[in-house]
Amino acid sequence: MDLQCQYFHDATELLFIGCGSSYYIALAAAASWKMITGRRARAIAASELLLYPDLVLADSSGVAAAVISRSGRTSETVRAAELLEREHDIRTLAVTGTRNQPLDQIASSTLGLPPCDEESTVMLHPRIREFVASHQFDDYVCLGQGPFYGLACETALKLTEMSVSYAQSFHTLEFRHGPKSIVSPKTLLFFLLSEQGYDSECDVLQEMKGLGATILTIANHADKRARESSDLLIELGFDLPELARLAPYVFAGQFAGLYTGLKKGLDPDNPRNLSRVVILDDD
Ligand code: F1P
Repeated sequence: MDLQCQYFHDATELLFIGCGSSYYIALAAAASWKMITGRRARAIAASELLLYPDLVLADSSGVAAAVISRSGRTSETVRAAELLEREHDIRTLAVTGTRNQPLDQIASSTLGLPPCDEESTVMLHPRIREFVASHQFDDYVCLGQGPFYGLACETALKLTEMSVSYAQSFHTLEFRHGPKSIVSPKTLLFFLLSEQGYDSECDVLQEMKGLGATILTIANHADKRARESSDLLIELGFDLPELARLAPYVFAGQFAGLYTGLKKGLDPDNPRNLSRVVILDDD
C-alpha cells in the first residue's frame, strides 16, 4: 500500500462525504465499510461538515475521509475536502468520475471511476414501464435498512428529480412509527429488501399490503411472502455477497422516475430546477 493510502489503512474512523446522490452513496458506503471491516464509519452531508464542523469532528483523532463526487466540482464537496485537508490536517481520498477537477487537486489521494461520469443530470426496464403506465400514484415512499437505507434515499431522490413527484425515504421498520398513516392504494411503497433484515422487513411489507398500499419490491431472492404481497417484484438473483451487489437496487427507482416523468410530459434529462453540478455563487 503506498504511503498516501496508509492513512486510510490506519484510520480509526472513516468519514464518507458527499452531496445529493453522492451523499446517499456515502450512506451505503459507510454501512458497507463498517459491516466488512468492523471499523467505525459515518456518512456526512458535505454541508453538515461546513456548517457544523465541531459537531462532525468532535473527536477527529485518527479520522480519514472519502469525499465522493461524480463531477469533482460540487462546491460544498470541494470546500469540505479543503476544510479537512487544510484546517484539520485530515487526509482525504477523492472518489470521483472526473479527474483534474478541484476535488482531486485538493485531496491527498484519488480513486478515479471514469464510467461514473455519465452525462445525465440525474444520476432504466419494460415491466416497470408497464407498471407505471397502468397505475397513478399520489406519493412514493422508499424503505431500506442498513446499507439499503442510503439506496432508499437515492431511490426517492431519483423519483423526485426525474418526475417532480413527492417521495420520502425511511428505515423500513421506522415506517410503522407514524409515516404509515399516509398509506393508500395511491401510495407506491418501494421495499429494498436486505438479507440480514429480510424477515422483519417482510413483516412490514405484508402489514402495508394489508393497509392497501401498492408495493414494488426489489430483492435478490424473494420468498412466497414477498411474492404474494408485492404488486411488482424485481428479483435480482445475483450469486454474490450482499455488499457486492448494492448498486442494482436503485435501478427500479431510476426507471420508475424516468417513466413517471415521461408519463407526466416532463424531460427527465432536463429536470426542473436542477443543474448537473451545484456551483455556489461565491466560487
Ligand atoms: C452531486 C449532485 C447530484 C445531483 C445533481 C446535483 O453531484 O447533488 O447528486 O443528482 O446532479 O449534484 P456530484 O458532486 O456527485 O457531481
